[in-house]
Amino acid sequence: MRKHYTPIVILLEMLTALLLVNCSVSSQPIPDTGNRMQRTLTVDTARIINVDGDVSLSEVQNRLYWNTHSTGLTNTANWTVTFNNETEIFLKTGPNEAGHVATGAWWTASFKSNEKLPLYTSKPLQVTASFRANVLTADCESGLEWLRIALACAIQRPNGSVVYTEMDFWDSPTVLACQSGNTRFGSNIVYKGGDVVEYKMGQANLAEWTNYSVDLTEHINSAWSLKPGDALESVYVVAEVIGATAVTVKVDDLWIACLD
Ligand SMILES: [Ca+2]
Repeated sequence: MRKHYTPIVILLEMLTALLLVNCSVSSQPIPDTGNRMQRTLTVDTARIINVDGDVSLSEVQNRLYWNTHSTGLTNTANWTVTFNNETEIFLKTGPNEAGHVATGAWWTASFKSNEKLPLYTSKPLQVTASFRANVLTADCESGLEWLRIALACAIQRPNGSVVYTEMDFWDSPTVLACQSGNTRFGSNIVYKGGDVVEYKMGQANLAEWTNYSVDLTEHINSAWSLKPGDALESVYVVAEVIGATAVTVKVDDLWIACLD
């Protein structure tokens, strides 16, 4: 992992609560699409687009700002998301479950602009997401369950369709063996299919805080080839499961920075 900090970035980091920029945590470089973005950052051009990444507001406020929801789970799944200076996701599922719990920044609730963020004008807009996470538990009952914990983002394309780019920071062995991924061959795609491209950006040590900084633009562009009309809808943390699992993950300091 290469980390490169400029003095300006360090200043920005101080100002924006652990905003780490200009590095990718991917353990493998993502494919160069031939349209590599210029990655120099200046204070003049960086702006934070979301409201409360450090979870400093009240529980009631953050329940709105962090847009907590689940998809696909039945009533027998047990999940909660709490906000107390940190966001904590808890999810416990039985063998017949398939779904996810997500929380983070959506344009409707969390973007200061209350608008989707255009990602391509004359060139791709540079967007980074920094956050810290602590995977307290990631249990799979039989060892064959599908469990992914990731930072993810949704992009609306000009035709109205939505595509997802995910950057996993914890995966179960079944995920890492998935046939549509290439991590088995030393590359960094965990899963690719339909409207999802999913990258591997390391395997978090359990019960430890890890800082992440993700070049969203580069990942999205590699996955989907950004074009005029593409817009960022959301950036969020998600726990995705198939089968009997138990997950607890804490997240804090989720800041999305855009370089105009
Ligand atoms: Ca906090």
